[in-house]
Amino acid sequence: MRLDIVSIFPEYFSPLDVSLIGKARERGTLDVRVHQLRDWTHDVHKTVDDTPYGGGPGMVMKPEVWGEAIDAIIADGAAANGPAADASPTDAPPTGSPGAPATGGSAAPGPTAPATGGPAAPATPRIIVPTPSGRPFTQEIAQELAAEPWLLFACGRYEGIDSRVMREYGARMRVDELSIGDYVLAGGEVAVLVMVEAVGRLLPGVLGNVHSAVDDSFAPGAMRNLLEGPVYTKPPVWRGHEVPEVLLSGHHGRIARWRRDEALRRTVANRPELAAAIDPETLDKHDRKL
Ligand code: 6GU
Repeated sequence: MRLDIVSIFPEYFSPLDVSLIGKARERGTLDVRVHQLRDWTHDVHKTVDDTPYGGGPGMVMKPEVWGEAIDAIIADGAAANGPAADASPTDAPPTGSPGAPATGGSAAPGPTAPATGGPAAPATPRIIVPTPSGRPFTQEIAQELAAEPWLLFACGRYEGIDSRVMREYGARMRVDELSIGDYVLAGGEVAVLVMVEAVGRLLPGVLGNVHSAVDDSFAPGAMRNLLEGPVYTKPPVWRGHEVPEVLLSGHHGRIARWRRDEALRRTVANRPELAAAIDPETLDKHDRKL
């Protein structure tokens, strides 16, 4: 998978050199390129922002510099993919439906192509614009993004990017404005770190244990909408606190039952709205007493 990140603070992305993501980059599973937006300015002050039309506080990021940056990155990626992938007539039209399957902008072989070593990536990336005004970034969206061959993250600062930039590229490729939660950050950089880590760990071979992502909280499947319960390791007694006896029992059935009970209890306590959304058909008589 190729990831391009554009920001006026490329230094924010040094964490991508370490840990799971850093190793995936070394192995070639992930091709991450961080770009300085100011490299596409032409004035001596490298201006990226201006006052908002209509008045109001703060500054808005100028469309021209974003257009030059995104055009250059798309041209570079298209060249890297070779002429066969360039200007493909199979490019999907823009999607007006944010919840639609991950097909936008993908030329053959589409988002299910192997992350590396496969046929050429499409001529255009899927563009992600982090903003507190966006749709919520969820595990489902992380999985959708993990199936894309090429993502471009456009990090806004100040009051955001001139809206015509999203309109311009949205006419030619998929553009998603995504928020990582109901609070306001100073810019999109930290949100992009969050999204890249959530997506990166889903790529084949990035997690050490292939089972690790399967029973994640929010992963699809039987435990969907259940938070993970508490975990313990040795020693069996620490500062007088004992590991629950059932976990030492060796009874796999009882252990599975206990874990499910704990997951339900934790979900009800910490995320009542998630607990309310659990399909009653997936609960049994025992669950209902909890
Ligand atoms: Cl994606 N960006 C910013 N600036 N603030 C946020 C956010 C994103 N998600 C939540 N708050």
